[in-house]
Amino acid sequence: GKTPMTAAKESNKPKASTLVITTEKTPIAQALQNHLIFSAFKTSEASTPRDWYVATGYTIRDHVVERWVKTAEAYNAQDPKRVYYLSLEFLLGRMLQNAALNLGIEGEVAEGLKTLGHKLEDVVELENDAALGNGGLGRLAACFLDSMASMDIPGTGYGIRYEYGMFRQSISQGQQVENPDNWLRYGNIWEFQRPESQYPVRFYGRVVEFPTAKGMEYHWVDAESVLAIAYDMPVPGYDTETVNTLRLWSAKAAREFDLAHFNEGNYEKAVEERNAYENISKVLYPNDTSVLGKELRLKQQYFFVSASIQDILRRFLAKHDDWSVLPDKVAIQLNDTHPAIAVAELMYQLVDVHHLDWDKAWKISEKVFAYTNHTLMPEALETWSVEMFGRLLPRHLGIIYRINHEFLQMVNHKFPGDTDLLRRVSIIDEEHGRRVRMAHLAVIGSHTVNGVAALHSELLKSTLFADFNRIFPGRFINITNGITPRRWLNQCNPGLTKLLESVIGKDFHHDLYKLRALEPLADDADFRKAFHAVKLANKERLAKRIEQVTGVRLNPAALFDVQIKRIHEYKRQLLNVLHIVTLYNRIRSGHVKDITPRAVIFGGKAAPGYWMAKLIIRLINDVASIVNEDPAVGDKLKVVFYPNYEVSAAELLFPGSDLSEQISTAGTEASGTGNMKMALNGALTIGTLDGANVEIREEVGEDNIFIFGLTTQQVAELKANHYNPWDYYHGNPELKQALDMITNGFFSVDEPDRYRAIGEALLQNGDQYLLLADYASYIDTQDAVGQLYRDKDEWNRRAILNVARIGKFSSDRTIGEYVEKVWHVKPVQH
Ligand code: B1N
Repeated sequence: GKTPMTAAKESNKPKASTLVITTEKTPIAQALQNHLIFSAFKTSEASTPRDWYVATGYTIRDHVVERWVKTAEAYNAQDPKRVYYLSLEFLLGRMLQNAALNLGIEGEVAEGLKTLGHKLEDVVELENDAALGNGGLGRLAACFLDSMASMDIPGTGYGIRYEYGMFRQSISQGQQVENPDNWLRYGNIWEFQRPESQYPVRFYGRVVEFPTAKGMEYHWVDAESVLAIAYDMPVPGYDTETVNTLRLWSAKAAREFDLAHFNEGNYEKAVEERNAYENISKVLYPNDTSVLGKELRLKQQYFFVSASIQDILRRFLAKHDDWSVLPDKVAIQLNDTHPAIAVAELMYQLVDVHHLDWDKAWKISEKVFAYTNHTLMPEALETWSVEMFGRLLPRHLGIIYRINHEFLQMVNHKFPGDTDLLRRVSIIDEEHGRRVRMAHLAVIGSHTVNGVAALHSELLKSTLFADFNRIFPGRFINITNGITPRRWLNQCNPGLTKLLESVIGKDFHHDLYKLRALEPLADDADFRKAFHAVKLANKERLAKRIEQVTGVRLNPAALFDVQIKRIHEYKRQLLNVLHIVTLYNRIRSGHVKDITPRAVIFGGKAAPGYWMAKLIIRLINDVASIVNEDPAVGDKLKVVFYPNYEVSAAELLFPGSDLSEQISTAGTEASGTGNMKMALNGALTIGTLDGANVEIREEVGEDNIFIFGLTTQQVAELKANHYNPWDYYHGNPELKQALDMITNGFFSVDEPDRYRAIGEALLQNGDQYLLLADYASYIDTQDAVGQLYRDKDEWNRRAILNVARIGKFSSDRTIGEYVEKVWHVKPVQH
């Protein structure tokens, strides 16, 4: 019955019933309307598109949270061994559609929105990308989270909640301009602050030695302290109840105001100091495969590592009191050396804080850590000056010295008298002004070290870690990278997904190898037609967007030739430009009558301090404006630089690509993962035998991929035999003409010297990445690509075989290997 209170309220206006949602709608539609009112605080009439984004997000989030709570309960009750993925980068992209898709409610949500007069595809576009990463390394971490959740693996990601993610790129007068990525400006519905999970993280100070009956104790004193506050994001698995957690740390000044300054009346100074602490989680460093060596970066690394280790140990101690059990409950994966300080931090926590003896702590620590190396590029190998390291983390430097001392003793015992070996493998590099080598710490502190593709892992053993491979035989393994088919097929290419389901069913959603069932259909003319129609529709969708953002109009029938990745000399965007200029010259000279119409599309960011990479962007834009405006060229050749390449742009670009450019100098690209996304979406690859291209060729078959250029071994031999780029320049008139035009100002008439430095890099300075050596082979192979594209049946047949045979590159397979070979964790269901 009615209470007096409700009876009294019923007489008031407006009645609560004006907010009660009509029951004619589906439950999702009702939830959407409810959230519009109660979460966005808007009536339908007053609502903006963003309000509908918020309402849709909350509606989906409710379903996520329901499962998230149950997953947390199951993990807590069952106390399984867990894996912790420590990474300075998680390049997540947008969440809304991915969450709906993984939960299996995408259709219902779209339907619900439709009944209310809205389109899911429009709502999705209103979400900012979570761009907490640079490129492949950060995106790999995001794919791994998706796979762990989808496979019911109890896995947690740990990283930093950057207030500003990867900068947003705009192009002004052909040049890259960096704009701050204020992604949290309008709030983030996918994060939950966890004020109960906060930890102090200390910096600076000094170490005091204390002799005790049990030996020397070390006390880290006079340190400054900052608070790490947890923000949790849900990671919903595909077609499972599991929702895992990504825990990101945000820095907060330990005290509201520094009391000393405050009492002196120096209010401004107090606020300034507070800012200095909170700057730790302010911004992502925008350098891919290179390091800057800035103190703030080391602070970021230690900040998130220390908070994460404290959190992991707190969770462990809630259930256990025997430290020797730790490796049965905890596996920690180091995503490159960025979190390698964790090796010293765990020792610090175990020895100094929890008073274990050193040897016991080290035995435990060794069983906990594993390290993934992602690059051989010398400029990416992290080292810190001993001076700075010791100032910032004095106790940890002492711990590293002891780790190093015991390691070198062991090496000396195993290889007596080899002082040169000791010098080479020491954690401390004594030759470049005393530096801490983080890769050595990571290798010594881990039970397993892996590379990210077969070739890369072999090169690790034979070059960078050759000494360590002798010292620790069996420690080095390969686990080839993968990508999540949820985002990179289902989500970004619904047309292809539906077509695949219509012919081979839905098995491939749980086992990407099942795409193999598609193979016979490569010879089916009707299927090829349908496949081609899907590709064309995706190209039309892409062309429309390209016209919106660049003004360049593309013919969807042209060959869409796409190179999207960070701009770096080793990735050789310049080689692609040389091909474009060569085609341009052929068209202008009228030599080639029936040339295949092409649209060459670039996308990618240059590190703000990487002058040559920025010059390459400018060159692409200069070439584009000359070529696209030349009436003699018409539709035969178009060049596009797609600004602000990011995950959400990638979701449009991969499905709309015909040709995948994977043209790094052999031996330089550790794996690449865009190569996998391209093939999965039905593009053919033109590439070198580098990174995972090698394994893609093995899978799809050599007839279904365009391989060109020198092999890793040939590269090494050529370099050893005094490679001379001038020989290639003088020996190839088309190459000479193309390069001369660039360096002499043909594409920069207002400033003829603009690209002089490119000529210098490629000729006078030795062409480090062997563009000239690979040019002829690249051009010949591109000619073959152009020819094949005219044979639609044969092109589509090969593209279909690429899709059918790409199953190996699911990140589910990759995670399966980590589970089996490294982590030894078991799935948990609820
Ligand atoms: O990691 C990817 C690989 O597929 C790519 O081949 C590789 O280049 C990339 C320092 C890096 N390696 N190293 C980095 C990123 C940020 C940074 O500050 C290095 N990124 C890669 C996934 O394995």
